Amino acid sequence: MIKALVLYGNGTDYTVAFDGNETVAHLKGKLLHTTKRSHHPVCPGDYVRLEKEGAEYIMAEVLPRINRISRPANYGIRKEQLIASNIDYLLLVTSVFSHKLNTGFLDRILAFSNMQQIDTKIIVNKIDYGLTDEEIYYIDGYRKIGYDVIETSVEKNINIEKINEITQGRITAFIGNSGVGKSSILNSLDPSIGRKVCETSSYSLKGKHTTKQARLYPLSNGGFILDTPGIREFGMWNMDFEELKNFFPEIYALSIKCKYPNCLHVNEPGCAVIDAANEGSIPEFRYENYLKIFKTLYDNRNIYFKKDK
Ligand SMILES: Nc1nc2c(ncn2[C@@H]2O[C@H](COP(=O)(O)OP(=O)(O)OP(=O)(O)O)[C@@H](O)[C@H]2O)c(=O)[nH]1
Ligand SMILES: [Mg+2]
Ligand SMILES: [Zn+2]
Repeated sequence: MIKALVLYGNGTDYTVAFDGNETVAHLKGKLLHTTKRSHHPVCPGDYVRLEKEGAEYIMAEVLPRINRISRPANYGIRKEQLIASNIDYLLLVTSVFSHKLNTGFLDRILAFSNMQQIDTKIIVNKIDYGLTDEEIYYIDGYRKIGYDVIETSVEKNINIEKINEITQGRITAFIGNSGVGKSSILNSLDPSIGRKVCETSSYSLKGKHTTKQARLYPLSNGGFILDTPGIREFGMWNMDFEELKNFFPEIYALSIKCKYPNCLHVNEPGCAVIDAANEGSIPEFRYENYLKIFKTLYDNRNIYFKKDK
């Protein structure tokens, strides 16, 4: 059996890696028709079984995924857009300038990656601009809960080495808003892939370099890293509003102290989570984000959440 790793692709043509080589494989037949609920049946990070058809490689089967990063393809449409799969580490990149630290956005992705059991770290890039008190408060909040927050600067080469260590021999994905520095970090990790990064991005009239396509790059340290286009919003595919509470670690830890075992921590009497948020023993901004996300999930429960068969 030829087992290959999907690096990138679109439509029916994908670039895959096996035995240290890169080749193009095609999506054909059965697999092409499994797209009822999924926007694309194959994504970077997938392992596929290849078959030879004449001189061509055909992707015959997608091997079971350990985890997946996906979101609703379009609001209002019950179709999954797969971004990546089989990720060892998710690096959630944010920055302190040109894009203010948006904890609501971060908390959606953190809850989703927790549901998918993907080890996630937060990168706060562009710290050469300095940190405001508000940013320090948020960073401390995430650290208090147990998240690893890495402050980086591509400009001043701060902590890029730490990211290099994390990516050794693993599949790591970058995700975050546009312009926070995902591709810049990738370039500084491994300048030899800088040219390839340019291939999947385009210059806007403002001279901005934006990544257009998710792509997995082999690193010289033996790992693979996925660069993704910046996203503005993150809808949480397959997230049940009643389960959200399990994916905020500090809320989950307190829930055994609530009066009702099925407490959703919204307005129930005797809720230990509400008490903790009021006392400040869990970060207030996280609890506020929990309530906001809960409400969105509840309002969109027929869009975001659809149990897999
Ligand atoms: N001052 C400063 N500028 C940075 C840093 N990292 C990246 N930049 C700049 O931020 C801009 C955007 O960087 P990109 O790496 O293209 O951002 P991206 O996250 O890949 O953006 P998309 O591809 O659109 O998602 C570029 O002009 C970079 O030079 C940093 O650490 N400090
Ligand atoms: Mg980019
Ligand atoms: Zn409660």
